[in-house]
Amino acid sequence: MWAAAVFVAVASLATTTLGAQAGAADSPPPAPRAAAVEDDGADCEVGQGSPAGTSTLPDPFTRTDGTRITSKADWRCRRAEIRELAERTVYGQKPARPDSVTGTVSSSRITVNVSYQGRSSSFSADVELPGGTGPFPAVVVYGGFGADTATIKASGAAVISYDPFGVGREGTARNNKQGAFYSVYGSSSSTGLLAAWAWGVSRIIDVIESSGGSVLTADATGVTGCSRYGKGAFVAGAFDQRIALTMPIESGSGGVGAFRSIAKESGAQPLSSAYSEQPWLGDAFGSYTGNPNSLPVDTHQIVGMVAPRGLLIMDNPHIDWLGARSGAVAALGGAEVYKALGARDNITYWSDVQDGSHCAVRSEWRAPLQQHIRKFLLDGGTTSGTFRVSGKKSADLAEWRDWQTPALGDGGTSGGTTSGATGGDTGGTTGGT
Ligand code: MCU
Repeated sequence: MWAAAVFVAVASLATTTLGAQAGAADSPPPAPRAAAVEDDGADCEVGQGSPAGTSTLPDPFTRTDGTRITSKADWRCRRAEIRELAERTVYGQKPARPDSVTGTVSSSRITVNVSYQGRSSSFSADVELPGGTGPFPAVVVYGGFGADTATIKASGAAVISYDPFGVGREGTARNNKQGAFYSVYGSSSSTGLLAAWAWGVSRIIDVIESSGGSVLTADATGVTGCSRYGKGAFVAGAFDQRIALTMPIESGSGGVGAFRSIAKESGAQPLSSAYSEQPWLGDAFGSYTGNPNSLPVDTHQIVGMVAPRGLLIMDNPHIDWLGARSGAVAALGGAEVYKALGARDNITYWSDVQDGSHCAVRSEWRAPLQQHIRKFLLDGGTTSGTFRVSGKKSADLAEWRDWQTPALGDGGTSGGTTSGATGGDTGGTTGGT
C-alpha cells in the first residue's frame, strides 16, 4: 500500500537535528507580527446560512448574505464567517480557550494542563533553544520528520517538538476519539484531529503567554510540519491569529489542496480516502467527499484566513498522491486575499524542488525558510512573496474562479450580516514590505 510505504519511508527521516548555532544573540526583540488574540473576530455576528454550491472556488470576498466586502477592515468579520463555515462543514469546531489553562515553560519542556467544565487533561512538548541569548521566538514543529529543525534553530528560533497524537490520537474510530482534546470535549466529539491538534497548539501558546516571557516570546510563534502534520500546521495557522508564520509542507489532500481541485486531479488522494484514512477532517466532511462543489468553502479561503500573516507553503510535485496541483490552486486563490489586504509579500508557494522523496529536508527550502523566520519571527528580513510552481504541477487560477479581486479600501467596516465589531483588521499591523 502506498500510504503505509510512505509512512515507513519518512520515519527514517526523523534524524535531522544538528547542534544549535548562533543567530539571535544580537537580534532586536521581535515586533508583534500577528494578532494579540487567538480569534480576533469572535465577536462578529456570523450568519448560519450557506452560499450556493459552485464548481469553481467560492468567492472569498462575498458574504453568505450575498453582499461583497469593500474595505480591509471588513475582512475581519468575513474571516469569522469563513471560519464558521469551515468548522461546520470541514474541520469540526475548534473550541475557544477553556476555563483553565496552566503550565510551565523551561528551556527543555512545555507542559500544558487544561480543564473545562470539570474535565481535565494534560500534554507536553519538548523545547530546543537556538544559540544566543533569549527570549526566543519559537516554531511549533509537528511530528518528527520533514521539517528542517536545524535551519529553524540556525535562524534564531526555538523548536517546540509537538507530538499531536497526545492531543488527538490516530487509529481510532470516529465515535471513540482519544487524546487530551477528546478527554475534555468527549470521545464522540465531531471535531476532527486537525482541529484538535490546532487546539493543542493554541493551548501551548496560552502557556507561553502566561509564562512571563523569559525563555520564549509569545508574540512570535510559527508552526510547521510535513504530510499529515502539514495538514495540521495549516489548520493551526488558520485558526489561531497569534501564529505569525505558518509553514505547511507536502500537506496534500485534507491539507492545503483545494477540495474541488483534488477531486479532479489525477492520482491525488481522493477526498473519501483522506476522510477515512484517519479522522483528520471533521465528521461533517463525510457528506461532502463525493460532492465537494456543494461545500460552502474551499481551502483557498483557509489560506485567506492566514492572511495577512506569514505563510510559506511547500509542496512536492513528484508524487501524484500529494495533489500538488491542487495546493497551487489553493495558494493562488488565497493569494488574492493577501493582495486585497495589501500583504502580497507575505505569502510564498514553493513546489519547484528536485528531490522527489516525501518529506525530505530540501536544500531549495533552506533560504526561504530562514528568510521567513527572520521576517516574521525575528523582525529582520524582507522577503517578497514568491510563487515557485513546478512545471509538473502548474495551476491556472483563471480556470478556478469566476470572481475578481476587489480593491479594498482602508476605511471602516461596511454592511452585511457579519458586521459588528470595532477595530481594524490585523492587515494594518503586519502589512507588506
Ligand atoms: C500527505 O499526508 C499523508 C497522506 O494523506 C496519507 O494518505 C499517507 O498515508 O500519509 C501521508 C503522510 O502523512 O505521510 C507521512
